[in-house]
Amino acid sequence: MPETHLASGKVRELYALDDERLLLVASDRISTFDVVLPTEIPDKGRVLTGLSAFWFARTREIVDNHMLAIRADGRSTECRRLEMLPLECVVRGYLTGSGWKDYLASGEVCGHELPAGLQESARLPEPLFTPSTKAQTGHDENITRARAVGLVGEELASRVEQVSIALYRFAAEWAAARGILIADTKFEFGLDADGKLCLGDEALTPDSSRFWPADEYEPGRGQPSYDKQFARDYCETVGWDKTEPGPELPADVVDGTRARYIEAFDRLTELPFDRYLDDPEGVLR
Ligand code: PZK
Repeated sequence: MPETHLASGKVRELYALDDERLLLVASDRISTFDVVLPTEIPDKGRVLTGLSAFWFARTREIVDNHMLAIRADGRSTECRRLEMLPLECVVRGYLTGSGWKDYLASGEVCGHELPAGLQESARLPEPLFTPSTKAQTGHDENITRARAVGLVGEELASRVEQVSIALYRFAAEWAAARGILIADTKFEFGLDADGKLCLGDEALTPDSSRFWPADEYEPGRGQPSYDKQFARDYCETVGWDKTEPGPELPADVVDGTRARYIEAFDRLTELPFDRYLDDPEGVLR
């Protein structure tokens, strides 16, 4: 079966299987400060593939999705080809990152007015839909609801907003009960051959979201990353200037990072990661 390579992401590859199907392959590469490091985290791609599949299987009542099967390697997802919307559907439950910066500058985040006096990392009164566009170079650009309507039309813009917030509420509540705060997350949607809205890409993984350890949560400061904090701390200690190439990670940082990914998988899926390796599709049941 010839698999045509279609695209490379920072840490993923996309192949064509046939006219209707794609293969998404998650590597073990890790990026920090927007740079892919030269050292891999063993099984990271399997953890993210399994987690995404877990969420796809459990959110079908909220919205259909592109997943068809997980391959036995645990890192490859067969999916339906969609016509992807030119919109990154970001939902924020906490005030951090560019949302915090925008709030400090204007008191608003993507046109949502917020109460005065919120602290960094504060939980927001309601989750906010803050769409962005896929910038050709560099970072995604936050856009207003009006621009989202201009890109996909009123009906689709309203639908992806409602669905994105419903997905976030479901996952954030599930995760918080298991010790993980999902500060924010990014969804990508597309239309299938029948014109039906489908969730695509990866969803609700630590690469498409900010995961924070709930037991260390303290508003008024930035929060440690559930998965990447060891790697970030190491990168800070070696005095790296955050340009290519990044530093090699020592074995203890690799091991600690790998353990955090697996811990997130175990907590969220309630399935030991070793069982996932034996039978990847078991995570769907
Ligand atoms: C699609 N990407 C991003 C992901 C990369 C690039 N179901 C789909 N149908 C059509 N297109 C896509 C998808 C999905 N998912 C996703 N680009 C196109 C991407 C991974 C690696 F290089």
